[in-house]
Formats: sequence, structure tokens, C-alpha cells
Amino acid sequence: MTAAVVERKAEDFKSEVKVTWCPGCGDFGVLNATYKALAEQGYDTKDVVVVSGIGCSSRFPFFVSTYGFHGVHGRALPIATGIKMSRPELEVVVFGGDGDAFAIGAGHFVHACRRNIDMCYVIMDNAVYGLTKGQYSPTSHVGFVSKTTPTGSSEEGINPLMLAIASGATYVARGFSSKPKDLTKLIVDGINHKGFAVIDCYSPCPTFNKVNTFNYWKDETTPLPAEHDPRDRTAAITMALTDDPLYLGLFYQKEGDSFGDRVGARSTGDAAQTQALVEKLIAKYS
Ligand SMILES: Cc1ncc(C[n+]2csc(CCOP(=O)(O)OP(=O)(O)O)c2C)c(N)n1
Ligand code: SF4
Repeated sequence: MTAAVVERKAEDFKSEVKVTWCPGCGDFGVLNATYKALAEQGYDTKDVVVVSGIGCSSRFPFFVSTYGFHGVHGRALPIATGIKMSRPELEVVVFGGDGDAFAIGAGHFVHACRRNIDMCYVIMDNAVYGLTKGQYSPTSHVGFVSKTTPTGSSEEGINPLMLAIASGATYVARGFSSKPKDLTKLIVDGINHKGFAVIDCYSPCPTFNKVNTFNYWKDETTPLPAEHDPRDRTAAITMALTDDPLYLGLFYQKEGDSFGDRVGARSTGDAAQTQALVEKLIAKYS
């Protein structure tokens, strides 16, 4: 969607719902960056749908004054896909945790990447399950001690960037919740990208992950070198594989047709028509 030329403020996108995350949760940084990104785009609140699964991070739609859909654990992407296919004129932005994205939702993630659906997915990656109180997650490191890995995880963590690039995502970035300016730019560019934009964002959980803290990620991360060319997929893979340091920024971007372009997605934006359709479906399955 082309952004309207209207002056907006970050406050315009704050809902009246009290944010219930723990003090110090990294997700606050992602939320503030998102308010700024939406304001920068000049959107009306009716231009955007914020979609999530289940998790602490997935409470996101409550805190944003746009349309929203708080879905089912791991199913944010199929819900978002349906919204985008039936209302392509709306900007669909998806938020959730690393458990949501890479455990129960891993299959959906791979297929959303390969379809190249025109939406932006921000994974708030804290390398732990927050909402269910501290089990290890698909991005937890080997040796991570948690309620479900009391002697330390023996599994290698998933590399979200490698998975996204290999699966066909056309905008692949890594952010950090305590770098709000950079994160806002990544979200703005991800929203404006035509195709599936994946932003894996380090977002510490100070309550249940005492290893991957703000200081840990502050020390381990550094911006991608200025000479990195995001159009170079091989270079993007090399950078994504590097873990010392962990790079932040835009790793990979490719222009081209999105899924909606290929299937000729058309809006079903007629409210009466949509209502009739929903009633028909409810009648069919009740
Ligand atoms: C189908 C289903 N399975 C499991 C759960 C329990 N559950 C809720 S949130 C969650 C994981 C939360 O971790 P993550 O997705 O990383 O988000 P975070 O809370 O860390 O932001 C799990 C396993 C559920 N709600 N539904
Ligand atoms: S449990 Fe962790 S992820 Fe959940 S709100 Fe608290 S700090 Fe954030």
C-alpha cells in the first residue's frame, strides 16, 4: 500500500489497553518502534491490520489502535494470509514469538516465505517461551537451562535468517529491541517491501532468560558492514551464518512479484458481501 501523505504521531497508534509485559521486557522496544513506523508511513488506523498468534509478544494487537487479530498459537501466518488475500489493500503486519514462529508455526513460516506473501512479519525473539513461564524454545542455544531442559539443551538453535532465506523470503533482516531507530527503519522498509518481509528481532525476556539479556545482545551484535550488498544472496547467507559477531540490519532483499500479484488477489472489501459470506460459512459449519 502506498503511504498517505498525512502527518501522524506515534501516539495515534497507541490503544487504550494497558501494556501488561513485565518491566524491562524487550517487547516494549518493538512496540514503540512499530508505533513510530506506522506514524512515519502516515497510515490511518483503518489502513493496517496487526495479526498475532499466542504468547507474551502476541498480545501486540491489543496495544495498537489499528485493526487487529489475536489468533491461535502458531497460526498467525495463515490468518494473516487470509486477510491479505481477501483485503490486499490493507497493510498486514504480523508479530509473535520465536516459539510461535519456529516451533508450532514452523511449517506455516516456510510456506509463507516460499509464497512470498506481501506482508511484514516481526519475530520477537527472546530464545525462550515467555508466556508459559520459561521452557526452552527453537532459538535457545545448546546448553540453555530451562524448565524443560534442566541439564541444558542438547539441541542446536534454529537460525531464523538462514531458514527465511533458504525458504524464499525476499526481505530478511535482524533487529534488536534496544536499537529503536534502526528497528523502526527495518519495519518501515519491511512494510514497504513487496513480498514477504521477515525481521527476526532480539527482544530479551529478563524474567525467564537470564542468559540472552540486553547486555548479552548488546555485546554480541554489531551492524552489518557498510559494503554488504543485500541483493547478493550468497553474501547474505555468509553473514547470516556468522555468529561472532551477530550482525544487525538488512541481510537480503529481492524485488519481484508477490503471491497476491501471481494469483490476482482482489479485494472483498464490500462489508455487506463479507458479512453474507461469514454468515454462510457459520451456517455451513454449525
Ligand atoms: C496449540 C497450543 N499449544 C501450546 C500452547 C501453549 N503456549 C502458549 S504461548 C506458548 C509459547 C510462547 O513462546 P513464544 O511463542 O516464543 O512467545 P513469548 O511468550 O516468548 O513471547 C505456548 C507453548 C497454546 N496456547 N496453544
Ligand atoms: S515473561 Fe518475558 S517475554 Fe513475557 S512479558 Fe515478561 S519479560 Fe516479556
